[in-house]
Amino acid sequence: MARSKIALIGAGQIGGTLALLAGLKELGDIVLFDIVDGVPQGKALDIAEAAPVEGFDAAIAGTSSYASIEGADVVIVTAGVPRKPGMSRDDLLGINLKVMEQVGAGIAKYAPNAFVICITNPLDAMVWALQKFSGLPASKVVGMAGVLDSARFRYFLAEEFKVSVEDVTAFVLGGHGDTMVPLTRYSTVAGIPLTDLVKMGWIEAARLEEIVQRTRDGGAEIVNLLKTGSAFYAPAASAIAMAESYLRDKRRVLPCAAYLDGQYGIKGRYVGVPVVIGAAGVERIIEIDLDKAERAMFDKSVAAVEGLVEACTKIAPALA
Ligand code: A3D
Repeated sequence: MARSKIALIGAGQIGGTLALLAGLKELGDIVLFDIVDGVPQGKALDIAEAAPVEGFDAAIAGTSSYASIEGADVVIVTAGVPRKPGMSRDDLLGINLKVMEQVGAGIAKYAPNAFVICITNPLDAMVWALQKFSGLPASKVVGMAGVLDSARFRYFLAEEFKVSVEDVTAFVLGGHGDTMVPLTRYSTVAGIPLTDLVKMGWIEAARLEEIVQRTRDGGAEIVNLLKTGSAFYAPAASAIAMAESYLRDKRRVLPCAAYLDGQYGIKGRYVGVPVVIGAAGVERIIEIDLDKAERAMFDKSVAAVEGLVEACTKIAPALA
């Protein structure tokens, strides 16, 4: 059977890490694309030279031509510019929206059957725009954020409880940003909900709230430490988990920015919710019960996403 093909649009910090992880996991052949000539070629060659040491077989190519992504099974998009000093959120939105237009056209032309994972920020708006620009079915275009946000939550909880990260599951809903909704009721240690662990005396409610807040601020914590750039190892690992679930038809239940068509009372927007990812893409959107407080947090998060989408439609009225 021929190997799968994975196209990575954007060969920056996350793009390079994605290529390495996809190689190590032998997910398929890899094409790294970037507009900066030399960078994708250089990173691809460097990773290819690691293959004999690590013992993986994959063709890894760097390119600045969309034609090279032809027939890709998975496309992961990190292309864009980061926010620079003096740049407003709307300035960034306008620039990255143009990038999504180019990327969407490239995917539509050369990889219309791919499963597309968007990582470019502001995530919930960019994935929405990318789906529109590419014209691919909404079930084949998702945003990566929830896997990362819940991985951070899981890590912090595992450290707190001194248990394996493997035995901690976590649930984060909503948009990617300060308004994300980590759900303690649906997050567990070996199946025991965090709310029960509070009752069992494992953790004080106030301490749990601190961990929830640290999760919300997880991206900023890394930016403050790195000073230039943002997180890339965990974001790349998270997108690879989504790609693997699709390519190997694992049907994992993962929180992703998915297109809602009435679920949670929302139509035509991308919001972070639990989904099943299998060979057909997003095979199911899981609608969980939210209590009053959770619903209020979720609505606030959705309002933030709505604000971003409105800003996009002002810049590009054709998207409305
Ligand atoms: P960076 O290292 O700057 O890589 C971005 C790459 O995109 C650069 O190599 C650029 O040359 C390239 N690029 C710019 N314009 C285009 C274009 N038109 N076509 C193709 N390539 C282009 O950034 P990064 O890898 O650290 O982050 C990439 C994106 O992910 C950013 O938007 C981040 O904000 C975002 N991000 C999202 C999360 C989420 O959880 C959603 C987490 C971390 C980073």
